Amino acid sequence: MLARRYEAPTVEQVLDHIRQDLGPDAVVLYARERKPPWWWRWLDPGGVEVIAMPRFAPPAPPPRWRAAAPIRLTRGRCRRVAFVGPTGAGKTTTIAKLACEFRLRGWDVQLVAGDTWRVGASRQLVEYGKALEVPVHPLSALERNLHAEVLLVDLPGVHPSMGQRWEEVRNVLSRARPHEVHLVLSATTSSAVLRQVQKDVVELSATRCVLTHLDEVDSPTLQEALAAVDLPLSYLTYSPEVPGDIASARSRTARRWLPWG
Ligand SMILES: Nc1nc2c(ncn2[C@@H]2O[C@H](COP(=O)(O)OP(=O)(O)O)[C@@H](O)[C@H]2O)c(=O)[nH]1
Ligand SMILES: [Mg+2]
Repeated sequence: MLARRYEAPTVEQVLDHIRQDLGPDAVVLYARERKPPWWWRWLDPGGVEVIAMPRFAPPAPPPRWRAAAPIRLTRGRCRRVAFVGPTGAGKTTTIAKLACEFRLRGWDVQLVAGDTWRVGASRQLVEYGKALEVPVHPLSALERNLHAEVLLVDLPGVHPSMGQRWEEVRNVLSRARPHEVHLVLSATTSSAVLRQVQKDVVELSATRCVLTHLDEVDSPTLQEALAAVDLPLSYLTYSPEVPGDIASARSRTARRWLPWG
């Protein structure tokens, strides 16, 4: 039952009781002073009768999000695309998924292993490169002119608690001279950390965001993460599998994952 009846000898007492019971924003629906006949007052002195109900917060509006264009390539031209983001967000996996997509569509794809901080990170990319039959270069190779149509550059990740290290990522990124920078964020990350990371990476000039791990969160968590992301989304990923399970934010698949906004 939503509405409840309260009774007390004075208005102050009845309001105190309602606030304790239903919270400070309770709504009074009905109030009257109750005065029994004089000959009955020795048994029942009367008082105040109030019917009240709790106030419900309106549901949060669904998150709005913007879809950015996917990576656009031109035959015979080289597009350098860098991926930055916290450790474990899914940068390397996203690069492997994209490399596979581009390769299947006949583009000349090459990878650059720029994550020299994490033990085994380059190795992970080299393994993907072997499996996809795509060349993998060290970061120093970017000083030469690599003949590829798309160069996907993997960069070191920074743990959210080590925000000061983004400056070092910026130095690595400046060596890569990318045409576009995508910030990779996981939907499993709390919205407070997502906001903090976006503040920390402002200097990296990321213009789009890849949202990963959609398969690992429930709908309210996903909506919360989405509300915390400021950049337009370029891609979504929804499994650790390579190949597959990546969608452009402009695709129908993306609408199925993110039906709001
Ligand atoms: N379930 C799920 N796992 C993912 C997804 N993307 C990446 N992963 C996993 O998350 C972990 C970290 O990914 P990785 O690409 O190494 O992150 P990086 O540190 O940013 O390069 C790995 O175990 C991946 O298999 C995703 O969309 N869904
Ligand atoms: Mg990695």
